[in-house]
Amino acid sequence: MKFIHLSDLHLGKRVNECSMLEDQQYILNEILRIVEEEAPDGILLAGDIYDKSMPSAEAVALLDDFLVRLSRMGQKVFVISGNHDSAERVAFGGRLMEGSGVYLAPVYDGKVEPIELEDGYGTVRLWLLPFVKPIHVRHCFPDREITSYTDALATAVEAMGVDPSERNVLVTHQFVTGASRCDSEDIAVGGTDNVDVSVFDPFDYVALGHIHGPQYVGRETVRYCGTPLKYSFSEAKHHKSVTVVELGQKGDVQIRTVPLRPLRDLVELRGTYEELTFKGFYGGTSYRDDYVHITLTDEDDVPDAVGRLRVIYRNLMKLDYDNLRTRTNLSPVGGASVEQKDPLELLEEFYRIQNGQPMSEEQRKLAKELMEDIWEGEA
Ligand SMILES: [Mn+2]
Repeated sequence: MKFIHLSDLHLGKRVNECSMLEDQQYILNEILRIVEEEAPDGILLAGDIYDKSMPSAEAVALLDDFLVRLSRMGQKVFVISGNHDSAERVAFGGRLMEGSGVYLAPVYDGKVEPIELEDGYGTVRLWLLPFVKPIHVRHCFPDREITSYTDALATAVEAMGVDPSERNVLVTHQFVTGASRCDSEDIAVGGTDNVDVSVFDPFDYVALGHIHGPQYVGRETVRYCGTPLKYSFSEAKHHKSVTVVELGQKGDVQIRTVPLRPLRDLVELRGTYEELTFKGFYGGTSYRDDYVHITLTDEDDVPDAVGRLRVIYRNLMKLDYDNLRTRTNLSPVGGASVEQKDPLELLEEFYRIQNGQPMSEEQRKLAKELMEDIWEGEA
């Protein structure tokens, strides 16, 4: 049985204030082309379908078109919601669409009914577990002590009653301990959202979403396929792909990737204004259309650099300088940029600037608890 594993489409996402709709439409067409070539038995969509819980009309139209085209190709599609999605909105119409081969995971209520698929080796049980927080699982199992994401997932998996003698595939959306992250994922407070890989032991393959770089965690068959597009400059060196998984008899799982080529690449360039505007450098490259982050190394600011560089690099997304001035002009704590800090670090920094002294350990603990309570309580 052959699946194509996708996740984190983030339809409707804007990167550095720039709409990616055209790029997303293009890459979905590329994916459809790969699906046609690979002729799998199903498509696994492991969450973060949209970028926002209230997706834009354009994003909804993109997904609608994608699902219709897959369905018309005779493909089965299995969709779960991620942390960026509204579980209720992604689940809308799911029971109606099943007849067309589009399975939308219902909102988690403590039960997951497997979808049974048959091939020459027997049955494959496919389990769709949308993104859940400990509070959701606790709500369904009030007698269980659930204090962490690992507890929550272990409880949810145990309740499934997986028969390990059959072949089982799980589609889910979580941060598994040890996965390497990048800037376009959401950072949780104090890094408490990680799940131990051992909770997935009963499954032959775990199709994960959430982490944006393709990788496996713990064993090759617990895998993030990654985003189809680069959604932050920290991903400039990623090679995006779709993952193709083939299950033979029990114990035989083959995994490979098919590269995805975007309409426009997202790249980082560095040099002096003169170097970067030298035709021998940019001529003949695709940088003219790519999304670029330019770091100028000139010691003096170049007047109207953005406007002038955009004549060559029309999709210049970000410009900064790396010179003596920027290197000596460090932020109060230095190190990571605002995007790389978690909310608690940002609050601590704000507190220090406001009060001229760091938070006490007690204040820090209180702030962390409050943040966890507030964020975990969100739908
Ligand atoms: Mn994501």
